[in-house]
Amino acid sequence: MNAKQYIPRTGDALFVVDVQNDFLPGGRLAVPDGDAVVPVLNNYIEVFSKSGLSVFASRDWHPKDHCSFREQGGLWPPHCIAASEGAGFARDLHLPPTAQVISKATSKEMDNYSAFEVDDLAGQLRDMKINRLFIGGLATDYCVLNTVRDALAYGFTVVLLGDAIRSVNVHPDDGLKAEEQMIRLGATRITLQQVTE
Ligand code: VGL
Ligand code: ZN
Repeated sequence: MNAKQYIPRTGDALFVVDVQNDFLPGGRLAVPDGDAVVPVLNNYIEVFSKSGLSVFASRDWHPKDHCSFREQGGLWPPHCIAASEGAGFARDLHLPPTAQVISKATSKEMDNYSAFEVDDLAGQLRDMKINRLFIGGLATDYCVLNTVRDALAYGFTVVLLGDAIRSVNVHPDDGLKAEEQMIRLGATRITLQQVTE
């Protein structure tokens, strides 16, 4: 085994999923312990930025009557309403000014748990010669799971940032099951130490 195989290099990008105020404690769809991902992601961001590698950040960006909201028959309380405070990236998240932001689930009729459902993300990544994605953020059992699944299905190598994800856990072990599923599908789970050593 090559000990340095997770040191970020050309062809890699960091992908931060939905680290938005509404998913943090106090937010409208708070993910338990969701704020714990922020300082860890800042470390990953620093490593990628210093190496001149791309950083992507997806965000849930819903209209106020989005189909995923309970009033519309969906599962969730209203959250991440476009341009609201709650839809903002976590204040303490140090996204670089060059971060490429992907807004998803922007129309009333459709939900997108995966950023690959918008903006031909796979095509953009291929054009940029990116073939390996380091993925972390919120929530493990929804948007991280679906983004990882699609990334793998499009043929990208996926490195799951195990110390920078947290789950909603509608059922108590949803997060664990999601992690197992991502690994079964081909993702490798690492922690920060492996990108710095
Ligand atoms: C998410 C539930 C509803 C997520 C988004 O980002 O994981 N979860 N909308
Ligand atoms: Zn949503």
